[in-house]
Amino acid sequence: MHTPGAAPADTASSDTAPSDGAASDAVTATHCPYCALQCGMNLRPEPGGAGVVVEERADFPVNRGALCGKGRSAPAVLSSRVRLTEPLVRTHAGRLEPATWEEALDAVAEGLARTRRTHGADAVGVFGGGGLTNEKAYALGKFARVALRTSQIDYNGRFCMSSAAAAHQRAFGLDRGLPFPLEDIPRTGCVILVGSNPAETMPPALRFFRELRENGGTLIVVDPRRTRTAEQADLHLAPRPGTDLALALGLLHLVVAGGHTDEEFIAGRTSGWEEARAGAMAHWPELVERITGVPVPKLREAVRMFCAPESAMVLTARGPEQQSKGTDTVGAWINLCLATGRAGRPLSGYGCLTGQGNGQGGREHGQKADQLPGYRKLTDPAARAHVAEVWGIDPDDLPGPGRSAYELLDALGSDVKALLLMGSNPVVSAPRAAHVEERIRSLDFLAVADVVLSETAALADVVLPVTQWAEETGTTTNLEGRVLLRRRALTPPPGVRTDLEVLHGLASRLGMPKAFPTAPEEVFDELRRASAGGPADYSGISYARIEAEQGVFWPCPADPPPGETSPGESHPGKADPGETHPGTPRLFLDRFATEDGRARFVPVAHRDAAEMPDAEYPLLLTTGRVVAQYQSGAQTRRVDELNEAAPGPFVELHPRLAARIGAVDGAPLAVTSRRGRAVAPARITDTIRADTVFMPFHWPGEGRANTLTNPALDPVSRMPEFKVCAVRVEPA
Ligand SMILES: Nc1nc2c(c(=O)[nH]1)N[C@H]1C(S)=C(S)[C@@H](COP(=O)(O)OP(=O)(O)OC[C@H]3O[C@@H](n4cnc5c(=O)[nH]c(N)nc54)[C@H](O)[C@@H]3O)O[C@H]1N2
Ligand SMILES: Nc1nc2c(c(=O)[nH]1)N[C@H]1C(S)=C(S)[C@@H](COP(=O)(O)OP(=O)(O)OC[C@H]3O[C@@H](n4cnc5c(=O)[nH]c(N)nc54)[C@H](O)[C@@H]3O)O[C@H]1N2
Ligand code: SF4
Ligand SMILES: [Mo]
Repeated sequence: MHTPGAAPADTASSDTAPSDGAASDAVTATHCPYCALQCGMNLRPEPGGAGVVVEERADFPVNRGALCGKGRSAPAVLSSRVRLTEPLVRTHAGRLEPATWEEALDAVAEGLARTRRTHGADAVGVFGGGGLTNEKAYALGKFARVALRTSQIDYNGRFCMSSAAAAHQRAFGLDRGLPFPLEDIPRTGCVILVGSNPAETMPPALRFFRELRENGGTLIVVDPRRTRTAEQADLHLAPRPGTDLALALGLLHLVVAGGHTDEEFIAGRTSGWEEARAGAMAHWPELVERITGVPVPKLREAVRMFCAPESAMVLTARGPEQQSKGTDTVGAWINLCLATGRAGRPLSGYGCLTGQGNGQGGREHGQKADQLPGYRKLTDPAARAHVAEVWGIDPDDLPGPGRSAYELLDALGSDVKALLLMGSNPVVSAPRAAHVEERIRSLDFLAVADVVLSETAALADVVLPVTQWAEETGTTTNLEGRVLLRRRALTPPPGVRTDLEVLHGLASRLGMPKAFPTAPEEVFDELRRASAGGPADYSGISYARIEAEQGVFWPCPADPPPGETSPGESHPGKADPGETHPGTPRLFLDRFATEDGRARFVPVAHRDAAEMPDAEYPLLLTTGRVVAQYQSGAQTRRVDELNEAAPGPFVELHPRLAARIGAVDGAPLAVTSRRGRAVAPARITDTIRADTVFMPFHWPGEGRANTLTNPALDPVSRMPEFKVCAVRVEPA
């Protein structure tokens, strides 16, 4: 059945054709496969071997050569010892067995088409990932809407920064994680870093905060744990998980009471202040201390540090965002920025530190349930008409918005009976994971494209082995909104194909051989056209420009038609026709992206987490990351040096709590929530609040943190409450 090394028969113009110099010993400048920092790195062919070695790439301004251990060791996952190198199809006996690409693609096309014939188009679901390149994310969204005609597509970015994205839209009319480049951080006066732990999650970015302090600026960290990031702060506030909304309102209360508001800015550039002000005034410092556990003098100190300098920033990450009130919580921090005039001005503003390699671009090009490319709304008739024209279809044939990620996973086996999954491992990473796993197992048909046999791929009917970052070309958009190019640096093993080739192969079998090209640059050029005129406009960005300029910040429209004013400033790269717009490193300096150009205050009030501690479940569980593992661990758990550094799950708890329940450092602890029970060794440390325990979520099995987490959703963003649930803890 298996034909090793068989050439892909139905891939006409392939990114993997061994023709673009990959065999030479030239160094390829590219970017890390993992997080949203997208550190620059050089790849050099391994002397005498088939692989590549990572070398420093000092010219890329974000990391200036620095890499964390995950980036340095990324080539280990390219090894055929740990990856998939041939398609797998489940046999009648229930085993996954090697198959040819023809057999595997036939089986997937048939599985999806059969479900559509029997149960309708919306019975077929698609689940994507924020690690996919822009080209893949675009092609996947188009594949769902055009080839499958389903509305049921969403992706793991919903679990990531969706609350910050929703709050951005509400307040500023546009969502780009950071409205300024990271290099602005050292020059501002004060940064409040809320629920973000870059010491573990983006180590090379710590430099910006260190330089901030060297320049006389101050750093405030808000985290229930005294993390390695918090240790570097001038002030650490350690609220109870799930209380950031009250904390931000309390700070705004003190800003008003202390006369620190910027009335001119409020009058000239915002709307809705009176209502937001009233909301903050109801949150007295003493009340906020009671809710958050942060003493009033510390609240006052934070306000003093934030308001004293000319400029200041608030940056959030998953701590305050992954809550059932994440959108309002981020809104409250934005209100603090607006009231003090710390937005829409140089060196000031609110930003979200996005997470995945293409966490930013992945949310702009149409794999989100309610979106079309260019960050357009699927419900907007003009957007539908524009994109339908690029896709060569009737706008009426475009489906409407589908379900959000958790709701989609929850519907598997009932409304949604077949699923195509590309770039996520929900068996480990989704909330209430035992339930999600059971839903996945109940599917009629599951196809997974992955580079390794992840815990989710292991449940599939067909597994499609795909190429990895160093083996393919494509763009990502980092957390600054900087569009970057990863260039293919080596020839992939013969048995794998690119995700674009997978979609092309499936679309061909579904009767659309032409609509899904396999050459990344061709897909990018189509994406440019589809995004033209949208909020995330990429039409003025080309591969050549990205390479010449260390990335290009969107929005970057193509040249205006003759007669309209053209942007005065020109960019340093090649000024090809259509590419003279300089890109937009800094947003909102003249106006916000709302209709009237004003930023909107949103009135918010504190509310409890969906689940509060009680007699049965008296403690709070929060979850997060360690430096040496990435996400569900599908990739990093296959790297020896990373496993040595972070071999398995653990439960972090305070010595006082440990003494009370009789926990011993290193001995197994059982953590139980209303969803299930997990067991992992105790790690006793005084860096965590005594009412809270912490677990990283990188591992499957007994120590899987997501067995415990609460899928309560934010009403606006549909973000699950990964960061707060009630648990009981006892020695196992
Ligand atoms: N090593 C590593 N790096 C990564 C990743 C990885 O998996 N591993 N993933 C990447 C991705 S996709 C993402 S999204 C980013 C995430 O990056 P971060 O947001 O920095 O990571 P987390 O550890 O999820 O959460 C940050 C902090 O939030 C704190 N926290 C928990 N609950 C609360 C709360 O209620 N309020 C507040 N204020 N803080 C709270 C936690 O203690 C934790 O220290 O990292 C990226 N980088
Ligand atoms: N408890 C708890 N749970 C969480 C979080 C938390 O803080 N706490 N954080 C949430 C967040 S922020 C995120 S982003 C999610 C992430 O969780 P997941 O969505 O599970 O992310 P990954 O583990 O990165 O999974 C990516 C999968 O795609 C594969 N892959 C990588 N690149 C490609 C590619 O180019 N093509 C294809 N086809 N496959 C590829 C990888 O091998 C891997 O199996 O987890 C969420 N879950
Ligand atoms: S910080 Fe992020 S992008 Fe940089 S090397 Fe580490 S994982 Fe890669
Ligand atoms: Mo994320």
